[in-house]
Amino acid sequence: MSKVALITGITGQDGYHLSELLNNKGYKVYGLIRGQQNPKKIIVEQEQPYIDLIEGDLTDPASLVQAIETAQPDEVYNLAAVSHVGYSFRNPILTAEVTGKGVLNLLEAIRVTGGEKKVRFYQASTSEMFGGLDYNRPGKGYDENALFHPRSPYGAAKLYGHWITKNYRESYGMHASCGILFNHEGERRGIEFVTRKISNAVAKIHLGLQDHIELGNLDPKRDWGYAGDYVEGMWLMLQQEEPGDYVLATGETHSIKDFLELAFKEIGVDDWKPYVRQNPKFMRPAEVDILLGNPEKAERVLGWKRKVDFENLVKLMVKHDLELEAPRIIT
Ligand code: NAP
Ligand code: G4F
Repeated sequence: MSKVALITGITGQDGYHLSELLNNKGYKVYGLIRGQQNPKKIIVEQEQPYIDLIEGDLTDPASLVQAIETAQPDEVYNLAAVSHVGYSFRNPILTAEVTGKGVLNLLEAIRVTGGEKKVRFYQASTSEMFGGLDYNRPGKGYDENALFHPRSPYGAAKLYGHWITKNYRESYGMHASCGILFNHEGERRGIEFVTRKISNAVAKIHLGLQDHIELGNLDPKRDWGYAGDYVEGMWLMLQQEEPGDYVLATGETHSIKDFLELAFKEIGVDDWKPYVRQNPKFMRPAEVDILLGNPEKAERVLGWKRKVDFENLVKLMVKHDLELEAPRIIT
């Protein structure tokens, strides 16, 4: 009998990579899709016809109960969220409802349908919960025991999701694990996130489709890995006998300027500065200045290790966007 997985956030970056991974492992995959006319539905149906889509929304508890009853999952991966930090400042209440309380809605749907002893649950926690402050162990990076200090409505909502997941583990004996994932990127990254915004603009500049890119703060540093590597870690967490919390990260940190430098090098440009303008519109009321993760526990216990390094991540993203944008040139 093949295992059954239900993935929320199926139309997102990680939803794509995780469903590919689970399908390759022989799982039956269900995906939660929201909205009356979600334009991404047709893309999932075309690209990943093996996924059974179930309509539902993290803010609608009844739809989640129905989803659990329909899928009868062995494993539930909660990837759905309002996931953009800048957007969360502009829409803090929605963010709390979806990214925070939505986790509780899903855990309750599992519990009231009697799944708390059978279902293994993954919560997409985040390095944004650390907030870049209290960075008191330079060089080592944040691990599972580091202090939390969220700096955005998104980070605060995720922290609630993190703790309520641990609470269901401790209260009801649920096999519920939290992956505290540092930034992970790739060809499927949403265009609103800085790495993809840069790789796509670099491709368009090279092809003559635009002449500059507008960005916010260029100094923050992130621990950037490849999304395809990170979904393997999510799956490994649910294969352990005991649930737990794990940091997935590369152990390296780079600035946005570093990303720009490598991305522009891919199109033969040594000095990126003439192509970049700063626009206060993309600045945030509070910034996370530096994130660096320590994945020692995941490497030791799960046997997980990232494969794609920073340089190759930038390369693969720019290469992908050059191929994506080239057909748009009108000759
Ligand atoms: P993403 O591409 O932004 O995808 C978010 C998904 O959530 C989309 O499928 C979206 O559906 C869905 N969603 C939004 N609101 C919803 C609602 N009310 N009900 C149901 N679904 C809803 O995010 P990602 O990069 O794949 O990340 C996956 C998860 O990991 C997120 O929870 C994110 O916060 C977390 N995380 C990401 C990173 C990272 O670097 N990527 C790092 C740490 C943690 P629509 O397509 O319909 O909008
Ligand atoms: O790419 P970002 O929007 O990612 P951010 O804020 O680090 O959040 C991502 O990673 C988190 C894990 O740490 C996830 F939990 C979260 O869901 C999301 O996937 O911004 C990265 C940095 C920030 O410091 C931002 O201020 O880039 C800076 N930045 C500068 N200009 C910009 C821009 N960010 C965006 N999105 N757009 C800009 O124009």
